Amino acid sequence: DTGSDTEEGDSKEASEKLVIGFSQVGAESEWRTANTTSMQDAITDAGHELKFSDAQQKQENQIKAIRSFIAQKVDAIVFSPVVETGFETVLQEAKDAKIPVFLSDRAVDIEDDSLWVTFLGSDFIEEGKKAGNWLVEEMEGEGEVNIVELQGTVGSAPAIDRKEGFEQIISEYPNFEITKSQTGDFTRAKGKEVMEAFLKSDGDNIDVLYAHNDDMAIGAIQAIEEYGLKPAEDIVIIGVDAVKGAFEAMAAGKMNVTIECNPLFGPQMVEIIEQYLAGEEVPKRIAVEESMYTMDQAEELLPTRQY
Ligand code: GZL
Repeated sequence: DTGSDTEEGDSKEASEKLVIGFSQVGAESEWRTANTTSMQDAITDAGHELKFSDAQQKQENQIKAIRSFIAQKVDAIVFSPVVETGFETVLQEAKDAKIPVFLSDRAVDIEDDSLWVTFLGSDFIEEGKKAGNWLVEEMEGEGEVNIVELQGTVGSAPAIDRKEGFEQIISEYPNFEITKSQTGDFTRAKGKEVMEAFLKSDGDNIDVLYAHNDDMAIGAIQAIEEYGLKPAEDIVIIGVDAVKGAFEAMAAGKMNVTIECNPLFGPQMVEIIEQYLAGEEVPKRIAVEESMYTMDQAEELLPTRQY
């Protein structure tokens, strides 16, 4: 045991080989699989041992995985909570076992913030506001604007906050209205299915689709084409993540804009874990840098995209 103990457990030399448990949401989207790869590569490239669990978007699987990491006495747990609530008990168990937990990508809605060391991820409210501001600039003077919304996973931080941020902006404009809003669970298949239902009920009265991620937007684009309308022309398409699939859709003239949500923060996460276990102070919340991209930029930027 070298150096002084930190509040949550013994400090370890940064270069020492760590055993890190990573409880990942699932593999539901291009964003998710890119985030998994970034995290896995960063942990193994740094010479640490990775114990990985894909929860298939089920909360009970994440709780089981964290309990298993505790039983295996890992040095640190990285956790991307599928939803914001219901994890207090298992996070308390990790704290009692003196295993630090680092929140990756998604946050939890828990009063006692001593149950995790740091949150590293995007500001989803900011992402929703960027989407709203882009739409207002694009369509402000166009009379009634009917918007259908494909929400992310019910109860997840990105779904709650992307909705909140978007509504903060468009609520200032009475002619903008969200006429239908339903979860597509962040997947292409569900996004297509729900968009088919929206088209069936509201067909020619839909001006805009706001999808909480690009995968649902891509599924919806298929539904719009099968319905006989032109995506990005008859219905403006807004997505979030800025995955390759969105750049391909925009380059094909089928999508208007995507708000970037950067999944490639694996190296930054490993650095934070090493710093903390070496006894250094780390910030409670670290936001990931990100931008937004429109149709006219897609062709040129597509070859540069890493996920
Ligand atoms: C956002 C992340 C979301 C992505 C979706 O950080 O939690 O989950 O936007 C993914 O693609 O399913």
